[in-house]
Amino acid sequence: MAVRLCCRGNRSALHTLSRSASRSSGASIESVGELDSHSHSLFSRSAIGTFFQERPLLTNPFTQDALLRAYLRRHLPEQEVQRDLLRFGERLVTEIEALGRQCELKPPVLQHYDAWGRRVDRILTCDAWTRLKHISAQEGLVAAGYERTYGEWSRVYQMSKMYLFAPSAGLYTCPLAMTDGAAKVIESLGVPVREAFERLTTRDEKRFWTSGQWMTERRGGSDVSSGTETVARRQQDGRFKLYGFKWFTSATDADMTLTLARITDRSGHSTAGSRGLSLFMAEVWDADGSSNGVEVQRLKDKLGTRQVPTAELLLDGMNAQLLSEEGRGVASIANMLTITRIYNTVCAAAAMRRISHLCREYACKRSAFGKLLKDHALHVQTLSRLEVETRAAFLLTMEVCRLLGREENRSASDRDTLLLRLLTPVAKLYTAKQAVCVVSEGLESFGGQGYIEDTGLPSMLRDAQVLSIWEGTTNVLSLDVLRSIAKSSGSVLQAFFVDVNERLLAADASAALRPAVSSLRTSLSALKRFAQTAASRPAGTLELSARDLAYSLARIYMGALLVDHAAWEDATHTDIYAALRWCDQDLCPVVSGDAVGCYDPQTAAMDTALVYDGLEP
Ligand code: MFK
Repeated sequence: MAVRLCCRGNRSALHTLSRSASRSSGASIESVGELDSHSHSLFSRSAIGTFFQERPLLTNPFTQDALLRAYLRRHLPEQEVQRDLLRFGERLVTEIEALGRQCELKPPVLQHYDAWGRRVDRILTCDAWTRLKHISAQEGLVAAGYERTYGEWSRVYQMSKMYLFAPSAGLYTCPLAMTDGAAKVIESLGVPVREAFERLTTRDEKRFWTSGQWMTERRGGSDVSSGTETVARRQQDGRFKLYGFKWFTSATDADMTLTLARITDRSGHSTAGSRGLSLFMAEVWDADGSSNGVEVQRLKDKLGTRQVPTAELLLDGMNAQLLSEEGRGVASIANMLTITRIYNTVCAAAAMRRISHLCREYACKRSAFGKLLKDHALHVQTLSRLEVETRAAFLLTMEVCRLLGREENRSASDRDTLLLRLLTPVAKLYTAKQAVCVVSEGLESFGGQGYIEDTGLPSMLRDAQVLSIWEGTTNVLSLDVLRSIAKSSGSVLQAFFVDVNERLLAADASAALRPAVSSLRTSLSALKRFAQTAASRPAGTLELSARDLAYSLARIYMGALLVDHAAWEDATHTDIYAALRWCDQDLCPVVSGDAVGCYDPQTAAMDTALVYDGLEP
């Protein structure tokens, strides 16, 4: 009997029982047997128990998403679009979700040598990763952006699909972002690389190519202009060979890549800084399957995005084609940055939507303190706050996609173009931060299960954390917002003010929305006053306000979009409620920060003193 107990894994119970039995009765077999028959009902069942918590079920994310469906009903009501997204939603649940999970569980590995000692540098990805590539092509996840079937709404269609795809896709959105970005660069530069463009934008899975975006070098990923050491040596045929070290390259299993390098003159010299950088395109593999002068040093060991092969690459004579004018590398790759930053925004909104759906589903199943979580008002209040964040993020995301679609359809007004430039970094930086908070709070709503690896929930938080880092950190993007203001001599801000005003005017008729509209107007006026004084402020102080300024732009614009949506004739009470709740917060933190001296010249010194307090020299 004792053996049987041990096998049930109740060793400590057996140990305790045996000891107490031996104390009381001289450890007779019988007495242990007696105890065992007793303990069998008491302990073995309690070790396993009869209660199992139901997991949250993923159902068709399109049918579950009231806001996405309403948004499309309002702006892109084509039946064909609805049907495609409905079908795709089913495919996500029945096929793609499992593939995405497999990519997390079977991360890529690097095979440096073959069995006979030859250096091969093969990045081995799992079957699911390859399958996701094929599905991406079949579903036209990149192609839809270039087919332009729905005119200026084509990007909204494409990105609605991407938004559904992203949380199930095992980060395959990463190569797709760069692929789309590369297609955009090629299209906008009008360079004669037709085959590459056709392959990047095809629906034929056998021809489909993905692209990398190799920018980051060892000296740093943000300061590309002074950090890039890779050189390009001109060959007699007009092509180039690249030599350098790329320190952080995502989805390195790509078919081709765009990258930056400095063209050297005959004596080997190159121009420093941004003006020395040119943009190149290269295929990663030669026709015979061997690498095109690329050595994979190692794969990165990352907090998240483990599905994606991220590598350190030595370029040792990589054959490449010059794409940009010489010295126009940064400006030319900026189009790729715009696209990848928009993907980042889509993925952030999508992560929020997915966790919100899982949380609400779970709340219908999980009981605590005698009732389901959905019947605990405090729990539901927490989830409703996540919902408000998610809705705001979604509307800003779709607005940026709409503007991109208009620009590509050549129907963008000057205001649209200015707004696209301003809102791209604003949306990227703000939604990334939201995603980390929303996913983290969402995990908490699962209690301990949210911390358990094989629920699949922790990977959502790990993968959210990258959103505020890659494609430009929050501060780098805040400075990009300043860059866009300076470069346009403030026109991007003017466009912002006019646009928000118009949206608020359209909502004036709604009494229910009045508190939100009023808060937004007050904040907009305060922001205008701040902007008017910005030019006369001491040098350097504007930079100190950059992050809060970007947050203010995000919160006000998101508020205006929520109000705009809630003022639509088919809007619901929940749309109005979401707009009101959003506008309860400080919509203009840059003005609040200014009021308490956050950007005064002496503040920077005090910040430094605080940060380095106690640090020995
Ligand atoms: C799910 C989503 C998936 C995403 C997957 C991605 C995986 C890949 C991961 C990565 O590769 S992460 C690395 C990404 N790297 C970055 O995002 C770089 C971050 N650093 C910056 O963005 C810097 O601000 C920048 C490198 C652009 C600064 O460079 P410079 O040379 O100091 O900028 P400068 O001199 O101000 O601008 C040079 C030109 O570029 C100017 O044009 P002009 O010469 O015509 O005047 C600028 O206007 C233009 N420019 C810069 N940023 C721009 C831009 N144009 C349009 N949009 C922008 N954002």
